[in-house]
Amino acid sequence: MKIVDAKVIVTCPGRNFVTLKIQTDQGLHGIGDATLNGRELSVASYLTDHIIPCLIGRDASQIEDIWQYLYRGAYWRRGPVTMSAIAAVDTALWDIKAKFCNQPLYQLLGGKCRDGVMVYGHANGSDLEETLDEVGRYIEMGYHAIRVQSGVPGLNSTYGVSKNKMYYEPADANLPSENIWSTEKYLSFTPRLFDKVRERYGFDKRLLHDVHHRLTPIEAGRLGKSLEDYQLFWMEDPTPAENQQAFRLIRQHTTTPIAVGEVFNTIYDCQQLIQEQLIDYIRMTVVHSGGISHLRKIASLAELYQVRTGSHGATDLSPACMGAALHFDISIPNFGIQEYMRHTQETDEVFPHSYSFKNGYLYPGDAPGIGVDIDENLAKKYPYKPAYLPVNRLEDGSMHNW
Ligand code: KDG
Ligand code: MG
Repeated sequence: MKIVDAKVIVTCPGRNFVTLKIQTDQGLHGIGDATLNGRELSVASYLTDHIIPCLIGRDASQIEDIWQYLYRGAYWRRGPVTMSAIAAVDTALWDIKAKFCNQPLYQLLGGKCRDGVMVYGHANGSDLEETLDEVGRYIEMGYHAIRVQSGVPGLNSTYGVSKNKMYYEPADANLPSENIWSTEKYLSFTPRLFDKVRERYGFDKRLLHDVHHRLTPIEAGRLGKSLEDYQLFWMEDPTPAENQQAFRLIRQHTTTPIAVGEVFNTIYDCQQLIQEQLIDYIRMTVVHSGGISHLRKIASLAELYQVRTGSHGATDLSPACMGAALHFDISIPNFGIQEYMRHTQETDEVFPHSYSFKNGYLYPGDAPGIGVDIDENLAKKYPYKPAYLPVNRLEDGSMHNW
């Protein structure tokens, strides 16, 4: 089965998405997500200018060989642009192979390990009261796990809080908007937030929280310790993870579980974190981690150390990524949880899909392949719009992590 054509589709049904579509001589096609929020066109160019010419004529069934060819063959390894491009090829080829076998992808990955994929929603509000109400809304929708993000008193914006609550979209401006951050204000407010959530809703639901890389290791240790009474499912990205051994310091101070990985690209980014059991959940997902082929290796490494998965699933991961991630989630033994930020109706229409949400679980559906397609005609109606993620400064004007 030869690859005869491939193209990149950039569309903005409410937000930007980059999708690779690969066509074979047997009339089958597959798609893969290549979206890199705020840097979309760099991946589109990497695919169009440097990868697609090398794909034409290759055997679409040789997924691992093509992965190795693109990874080793570029000479320049790793990085978000390279790995998102490779991921798109890999996902599209798995989609094709599963369609060729007339099976949902999870069957090719070993079959189901569970009935459904537990997801967490992203409850957010501009202040404590609004956030408490939003948590209640997710409980009413049937979620068993809820990530809680709130505006911090004294700061006029922060990660995770949006006007359109159900469809959080941080890439909000055609040049990066500037947020102001205070670690002191955040650290004094956050335990109060979780105290109130537990007081109002009890301890039945799993609660999560995203620190979004904003603390030093010792500050993260302090936060984790101060949240122990509220029994969080995880504390996410407590500190930047370029220096993996920094997590040893957090571990010395708290038993609050730790999740990281949404900005990682390869197994080498989490090797030490996993092997030293410095984390509990690895949050890499299909598009930014070299596709299904590479993610399987990461999950297998994690399995050895009792680290579970927690795939990133924000709005900038397209339905093509979500579909592939769900097949992956349902088929691996050490699945933990899947993030699920809902896409807008416009996005769902451009990407018709077989996955569905019921009672706090997502189900990949039984359509052959990843179960997601792209409506190219509709996609054309939504041209690309430049959009950047915000940047963050401390109150004195110094740059901080967003
Ligand atoms: O593009 C960046 C977003 O995906 C990220 O800010 C969302 O942290 C995030 C999350 O956990 O969903
Ligand atoms: Mg996050």
